[in-house]
Amino acid sequence: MDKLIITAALNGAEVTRAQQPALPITPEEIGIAAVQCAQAGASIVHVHARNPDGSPTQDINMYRQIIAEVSQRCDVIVQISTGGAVGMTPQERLAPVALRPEMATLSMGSVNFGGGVFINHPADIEAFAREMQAQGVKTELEVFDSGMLATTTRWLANGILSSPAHIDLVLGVPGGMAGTPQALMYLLSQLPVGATWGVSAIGAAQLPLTTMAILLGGHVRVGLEDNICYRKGELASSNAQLVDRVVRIAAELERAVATPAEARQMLGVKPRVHNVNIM
Ligand code: KMH
Ligand code: ZN
Repeated sequence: MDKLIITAALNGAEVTRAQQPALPITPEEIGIAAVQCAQAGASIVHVHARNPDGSPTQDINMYRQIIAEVSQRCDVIVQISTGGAVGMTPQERLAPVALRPEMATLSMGSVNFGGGVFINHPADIEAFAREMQAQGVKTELEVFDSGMLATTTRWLANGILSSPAHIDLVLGVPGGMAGTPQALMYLLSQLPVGATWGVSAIGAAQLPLTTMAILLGGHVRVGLEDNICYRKGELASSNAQLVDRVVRIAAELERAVATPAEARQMLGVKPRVHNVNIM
């Protein structure tokens, strides 16, 4: 089996400090959380920018600072969100791709997202894909339901998406595919040939489904964006605590963990030398 790539989804756009006091918000807090996760075994950090008041933003300067704060502390791969938050315009969401981050997410379809609708028009998805290709940014394709996987397969065949694909199966979003083993097994039966894949699962589904992914040869994403708890009734103390747990599980299951350099090679991520001077 390939080594395990662990992504730490540090903050997301929806979780608040009131819900999870350890949530990193400022670029410096995100940088500190990133290095803690990297030391624990994460090779990618998935990040969302926030305004100082905690509200989500896709402001390019905020992402520039985040990349600098992470890169000056460790060599973990920075994967920026182009999902942003429900209600943002496609133009807003795509803006930080101009920074040419090593990786960015690309949501493969529309889905009800809790009480809102996460809209991804096919023309916008295609435009995002083309821009990421033009900027040399490795995409992680976010799949929230089985129809999005079918689109992915079709678009790999017609060249809108470039191969090899790296797919994140996101399970348990209220409105998306259920966070169950059966749902994961169905999605895996529909994976395009040659794709690498990982699992993100929301809330209590994070632990069982990421454990399944480790066993089945996939990669995993953990972190406060997807799950604010360590166990039922107990908040996680940090993102790194969730990474620590998945590293221990991988060790028990005899799956070696990839370094950032190994993850770059496995995924075909082009390394960037970022200007870490943030002032
Ligand atoms: N916040 C969600 C609406 C991504 O980061 O690319 C979208 C999201 C996906 O979190
Ligand atoms: Zn995200």
